[in-house]
Amino acid sequence: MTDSIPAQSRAHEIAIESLLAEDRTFPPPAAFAAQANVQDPAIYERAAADLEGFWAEEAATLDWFKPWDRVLDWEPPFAKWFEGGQLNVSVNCLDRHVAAGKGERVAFYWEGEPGDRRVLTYADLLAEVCRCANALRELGVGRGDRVAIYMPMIPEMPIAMLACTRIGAPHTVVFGGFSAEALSDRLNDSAAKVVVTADGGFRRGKPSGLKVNVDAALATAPSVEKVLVARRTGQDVTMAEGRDVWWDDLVARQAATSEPERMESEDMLYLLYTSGTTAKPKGILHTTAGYLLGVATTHRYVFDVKPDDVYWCAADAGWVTGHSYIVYGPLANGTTGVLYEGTPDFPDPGRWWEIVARYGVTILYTAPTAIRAHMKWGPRHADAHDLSSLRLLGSVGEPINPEAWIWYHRHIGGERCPIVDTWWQTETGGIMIAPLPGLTTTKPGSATRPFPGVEADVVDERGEPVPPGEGGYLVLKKPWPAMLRGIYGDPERYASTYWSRYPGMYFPGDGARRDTDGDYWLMGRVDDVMNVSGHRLSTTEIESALVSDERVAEAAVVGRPDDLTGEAIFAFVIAKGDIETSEALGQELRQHVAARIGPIARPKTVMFTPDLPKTRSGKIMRRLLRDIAADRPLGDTTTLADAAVVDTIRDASRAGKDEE
Ligand code: 7RM
Repeated sequence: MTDSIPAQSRAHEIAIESLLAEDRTFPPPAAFAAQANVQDPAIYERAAADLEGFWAEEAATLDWFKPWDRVLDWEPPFAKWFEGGQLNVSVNCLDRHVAAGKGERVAFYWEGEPGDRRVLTYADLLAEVCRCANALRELGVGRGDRVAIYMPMIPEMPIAMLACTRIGAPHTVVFGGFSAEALSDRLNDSAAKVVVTADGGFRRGKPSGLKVNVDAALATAPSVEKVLVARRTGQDVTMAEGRDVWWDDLVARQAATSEPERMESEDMLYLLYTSGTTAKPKGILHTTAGYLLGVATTHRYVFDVKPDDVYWCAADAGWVTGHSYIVYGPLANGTTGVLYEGTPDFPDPGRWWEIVARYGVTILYTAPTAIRAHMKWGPRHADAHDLSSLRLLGSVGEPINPEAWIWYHRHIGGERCPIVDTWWQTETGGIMIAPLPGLTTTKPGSATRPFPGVEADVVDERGEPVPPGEGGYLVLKKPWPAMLRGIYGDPERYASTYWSRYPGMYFPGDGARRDTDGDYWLMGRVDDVMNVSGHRLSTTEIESALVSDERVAEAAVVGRPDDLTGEAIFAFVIAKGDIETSEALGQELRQHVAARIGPIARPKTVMFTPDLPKTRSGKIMRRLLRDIAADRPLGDTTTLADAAVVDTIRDASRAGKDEE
């Protein structure tokens, strides 16, 4: 127990203490390993020995108008990949598959929340993308102009994204759940010329307006000249004469072919905004060749996709996960995918499992937050459907608690499917740390190993590698093709945010430890690390200890200012569906954490709550929980998925606390 060793007696300051041990291991099933896309472990050495050669070989699987002159030009922190090369992303995602005779293969099985369905083959998708590309050109969009996309998860969303890539217009997708104000900020920062939107979208059976938010946002976004509006809900909208056009009027009458732009490798492909905690949102900039290569390769190797797979990434396309692993990676690989508009529990918590059974989904990629929600609803919903088509499961977005991993493995994967826990960020473009499912022995809660060619490390405050088992800061030491090329309009912020803490190394802002096998365990954002009596504790392990009690569905811990200990651990806990919460249960849970990982980690306070504040991608907003725990005014709430949640928690917190 680390608790008994005073921090000062160690050779150096411990960056983050690691307390939770997890020793279950899951080697790849033999039958899976025997058919896997990657079967030779030498791929790791090969990529490490010749990074540029490794990526050049992969790049040869893409379609180029003109080959590159040089694989990598690296002037830290600025990388250029495949300079001199010319290609088009939509051609790689669509035309080349159709040309190869795969036009009748399904690109997307789309399912709307109300239950309406559409099937788009690669040939269909190409025709739609060309029509939309022609329509955008008619609206005056040219190479280099930014287009904002603010849509529900309907086929028109990936169509609009791909149409932008066809004409060389960088897109910026803004979550349909964001407010008019958040949209306006992004329109202004990117100086978008056109917005593609819909009248509205369905959320839990009710139409919610999108166009109305665009109208409000445009009052303060003068760069926008035209708005293209798809009809989804049929709700009333106001169309501004000369500015707003219906998709059905403009796109439908276009030709089904469209000349693709020959883009340079380093031309901007898209911007995607991530919310800085305090400052203005950062427009993360991705370019054409390296990004496409990174997502296609990781998708093929980490998800082991084959031509007959039915792959479902159940994320929103407005999150980077949707960009990389619903749209660009899968389509570049000619994969058949599922696209679902709605929430997992509409009209009931069996909805996802019904979809898996209907389409015979073989690969499912989702987030721990969704898995924990299903745990809360109970396994009977999954049990009621035939999930035997599944052969691989994936996780992304947060550290997955071992308990959630095991539940996913047992109740969804039928104990036969490898789980790939994939660590990456908007900034990395694609997966960076994850198993290769035919090779890697997995461990519940570990993202395992850096992808071939990725050089990672765990370092202390001074940038020195820490010993195995000790917590520290994750860093990346080599450039990779899908890496961000900058923050739009702010090269200094790019250098200072990611490259200045440890010179020459990329700092993603996450804590991690590496075990004696060399496997990585992510420990959450370093901004969330708590300091209790001089011990630096990660949120992840304490939350996992709480979730390991079978009565707990989800937990979030934060530090609250404390006179005695500097910070004290405050735990917000969601109990499982049928559990009666009480002060006694709170005490038991505090004790449970102390027993699992040590007295220093025992929460001072446990508060039961029906919900937690999350972003649209399901990340817990601990910053807001810190404000609630300390009874301070709330900071920026614009990226909150459901604004009512914080009020509910705050009221409960003020009404009384299960304090010790
Ligand atoms: C893909 C995505 C990035 C942050 C990242 C981490 C956290 C994501 C995992 C994870 C532990 C994982 N992009 N994160 N995946 N932590 N294990 N498998 O989420 O830009 O929205 O967020 O998410 O903190 O830095 S993101």
